[in-house]
Amino acid sequence: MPVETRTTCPYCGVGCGVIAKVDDKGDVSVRGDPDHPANFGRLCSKGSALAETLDLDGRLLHPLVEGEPVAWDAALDLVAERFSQTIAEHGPDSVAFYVSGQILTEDYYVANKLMKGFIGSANIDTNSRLCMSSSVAGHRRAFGADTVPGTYEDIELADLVILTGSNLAWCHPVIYQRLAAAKQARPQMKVVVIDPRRTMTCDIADLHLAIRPDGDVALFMGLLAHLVKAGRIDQNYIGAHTLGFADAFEKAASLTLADLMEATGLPAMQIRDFFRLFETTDKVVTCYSQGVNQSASGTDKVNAIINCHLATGRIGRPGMGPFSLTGQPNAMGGREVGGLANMLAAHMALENAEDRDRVRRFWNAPTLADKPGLKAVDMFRAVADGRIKAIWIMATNPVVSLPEADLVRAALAACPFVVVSDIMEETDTTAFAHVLLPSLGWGEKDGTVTNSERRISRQRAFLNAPDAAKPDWWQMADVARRMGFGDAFGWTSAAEIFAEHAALSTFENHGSRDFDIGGLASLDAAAYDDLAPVQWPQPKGAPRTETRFFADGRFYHADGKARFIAVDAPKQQEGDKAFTLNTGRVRDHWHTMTRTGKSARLSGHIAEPFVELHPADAQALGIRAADLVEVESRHGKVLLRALLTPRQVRGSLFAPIHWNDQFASSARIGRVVEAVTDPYSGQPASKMAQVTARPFRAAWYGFAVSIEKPLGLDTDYWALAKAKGGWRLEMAGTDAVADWTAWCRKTFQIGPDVEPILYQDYAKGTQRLAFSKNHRLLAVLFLAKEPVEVARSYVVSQLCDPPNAAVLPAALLAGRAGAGSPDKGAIICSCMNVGIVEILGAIRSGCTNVEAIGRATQAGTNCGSCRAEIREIMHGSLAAAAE
Ligand SMILES: Nc1nc2c(c(=O)[nH]1)N[C@H]1C(S)=C(S)[C@@H](COP(=O)(O)OP(=O)(O)OC[C@H]3O[C@@H](n4cnc5c(=O)[nH]c(N)nc54)[C@H](O)[C@@H]3O)O[C@H]1N2
Ligand SMILES: Nc1nc2c(c(=O)[nH]1)N[C@H]1C(S)=C(S)[C@@H](COP(=O)(O)OP(=O)(O)OC[C@H]3O[C@@H](n4cnc5c(=O)[nH]c(N)nc54)[C@H](O)[C@@H]3O)O[C@H]1N2
Ligand code: SF4
Ligand SMILES: [Mo]
Repeated sequence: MPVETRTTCPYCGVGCGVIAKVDDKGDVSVRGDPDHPANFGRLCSKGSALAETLDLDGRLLHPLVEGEPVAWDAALDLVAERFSQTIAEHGPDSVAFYVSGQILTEDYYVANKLMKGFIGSANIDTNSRLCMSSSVAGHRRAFGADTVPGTYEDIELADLVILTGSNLAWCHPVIYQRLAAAKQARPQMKVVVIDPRRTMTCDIADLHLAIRPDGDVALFMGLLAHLVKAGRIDQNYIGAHTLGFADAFEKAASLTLADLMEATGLPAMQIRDFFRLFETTDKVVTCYSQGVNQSASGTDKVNAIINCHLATGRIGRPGMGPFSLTGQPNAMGGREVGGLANMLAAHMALENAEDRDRVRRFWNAPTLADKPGLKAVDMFRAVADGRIKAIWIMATNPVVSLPEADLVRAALAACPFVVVSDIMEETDTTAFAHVLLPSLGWGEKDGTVTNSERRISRQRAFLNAPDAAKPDWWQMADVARRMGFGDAFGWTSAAEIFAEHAALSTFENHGSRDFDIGGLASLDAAAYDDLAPVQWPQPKGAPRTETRFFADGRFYHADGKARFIAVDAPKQQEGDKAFTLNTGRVRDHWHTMTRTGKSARLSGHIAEPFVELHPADAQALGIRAADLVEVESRHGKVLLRALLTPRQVRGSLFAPIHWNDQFASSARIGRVVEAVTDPYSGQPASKMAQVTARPFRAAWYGFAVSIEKPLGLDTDYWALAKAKGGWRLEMAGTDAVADWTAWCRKTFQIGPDVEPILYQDYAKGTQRLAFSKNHRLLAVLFLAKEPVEVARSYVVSQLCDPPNAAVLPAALLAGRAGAGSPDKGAIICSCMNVGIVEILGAIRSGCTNVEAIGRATQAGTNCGSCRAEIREIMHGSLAAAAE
């Protein structure tokens, strides 16, 4: 009998409910949970492909010490011994934990308790520093607590939704779909997108402000001043519930229109249109994400936005409020347990002596950290200069994701003791571990996560633990016991940890702290197992309802009032480099690709690392479409494929964050990003690297597919992606390869019994080699003096779909699809595997809207994440037809 388990998606902060079904053969399939209030049955492309990421290929399945498998006992003894010894010799601040918004609340609670309460240092920080910390700092400045006031429903109820620094369509696709559906139902609803790039999110925008990078503080200061002038502020709310309005207004009013135009790079008309929309609409929600947080002025951006909502009293009421979209599945849970180096547990403050005393008594802790620990960037600097001598990294890949990533790599290489808990054996970070601990992954682990709207949901196990893998909390609790902190770490299940966490949230709270889930403190194992998604706060005895904060005007500063923050517009950075490099995400990959990189479907959307640049900039640099481009800063350089697009403004480049040394020769973008941080939050300004760009002229270019994973790649440029039935590979080099047949045999692991079929065109300088056995294609390589032009999707499809023997490999070597098996082009709809060529075909045959294209090709009919791109292709092709 198939078994179904309700659980939660492990990717973004939307926190969609997933129903995972395991059939009699053990095969897993997933679908959206129709009853989960985050998604009501929807899933995006990544969520829909979850089952394809569960195989054990590459998984870390046993503890390793210096690369050798050992028993858990030996590994944990070593970790406990080395941490204890380092602390004894050099004090508690000589050790550190660097954890992640992708561990469960229970894991996070244990990590924080061990470091802050028992080791006695606050040197625990998390990748949330790179993600949410400016929002945390902004919330705490304004509200006195890290509170997200609203709910997803507010986004649907609003009459104006502002999306600033958020590519919602690709990064929070299910909220985007909910927004798009609400707008379709109520066309009077307006959407404004503020982003230097014209992203897919602009598909539903009534107004797109292509703001100059970091023009946000000025824009929202200008808005505040405008609202005052237009008489649209709420004097009663300001007077009764806030402090600091006059100062904030004075600063805001000092900006002239010319200042605003200069800072934002926007024409006066657009600025006015935006101000008018905000002025004349009561129900406004302002959603923001990394274009706001990841900035040297990130905290000020957050407060400049909140200032406008406070001034109009538009906060905490249905359809109104500032809305920080959380990135990771448990970014919010990490904040609840106080996982950042400058926080305490349960939304208590590290700088507050009463809070420290309260937590110490609750934990019965021998010592409690009394000063903030090192924030992520500083933490790795301390590893580099030897102040930190032992570090435990859990569920994050800092050699890829931190700025100045090569310094991080060097720091880990020099660190006397590095422990990494991960699910994958080979990542750019695990390479530096002295001790590697195998963790349970999604579907195996058990606990809770909290999404962007403060909703706690269960992640439930539906697979057995593979080999020796163990939960992250178990690893830390066991080490804590071995370090002599026995009683305080004696849990036997995630349920027991959750109960303790909930009890701390309500301990001596009496309404003084926003985070109170006392109502969940007495759940027994069965009730915890059955826990339905629930929003916090959930104090003891309170009914379960949708909750919003601050409509009553009560905030969490000691006097109960909110604060306006008098922000200054940052000075425009005068970079000495030609370009500003903006970095971010693509639709179908998750961060460093350790999971989404396993799915052929997800890898087919964008199969190669790229840099987007404006066609005019490209022309000035002598870069043609599909050329390779060297992007360099004073910290390092990367080699990426040029993607020319007017969506990008001149002077600005965009590159994705996903590719790393496992998937490409040099695409780890963190190595070029400078570690400039926000002064309040310590969050790196990851969207603003100063770089140069130049074409990279290779002597040869190659494209290959292979059923075996290519080994030992060492060409100047290569990028690898999973394909159905094998792998696809892009390459380029400056040095000639003497014997391509031998190269293929080695790289694609082809035996001497298989002879290649060769095709050479001396005039064009192209060469093609195919290897097949028993009519099954093993590998094919296309070489040229220019970037290779072949119908890639068609070639890839031959890996598992061999045409009849007569066609192979002659047709294949032609690199063009025969009539029998047409080329799809780049895959747009990853769920239904529909390519751009098929979509264009449907448009040519008369389809004039996305629904019709869906009926004709099935594209966009499953998760819907690609509908914006389909519309874009349609508009583009109709425009081309009209020319
Ligand atoms: N597909 C996918 N989805 C994801 C993730 C993923 O890896 N893949 N990761 C998740 C995580 S952890 C996070 S944090 C979120 C991030 O979600 P988002 O923040 O939406 O994603 P990003 O692509 O990082 O950046 C958002 C936008 O900010 C814009 N931007 C850059 N500079 C500025 C500026 O100065 N001002 C303004 N207003 N905008 C600017 C960029 O052009 C970019 O389009 O996504 C989550 N969802
Ligand atoms: N330039 C630039 N840099 C950025 C950003 C940007 O926009 N631009 N964005 C930043 C942001 S917002 C974020 S959130 C970070 C993300 O960056 P990272 O956190 O470094 O990226 P991930 O690939 O999510 O790393 C998660 C790791 O945990 C492992 N893992 C998965 N599940 C588990 C588990 O259950 N237990 C354990 N122990 N391990 C597990 C995965 O295999 C992987 O190695 O990147 C940041 N870096
Ligand atoms: S929007 Fe997509 S990635 Fe995010 S939680 Fe939902 S299914 Fe997962
Ligand atoms: Mo993030």
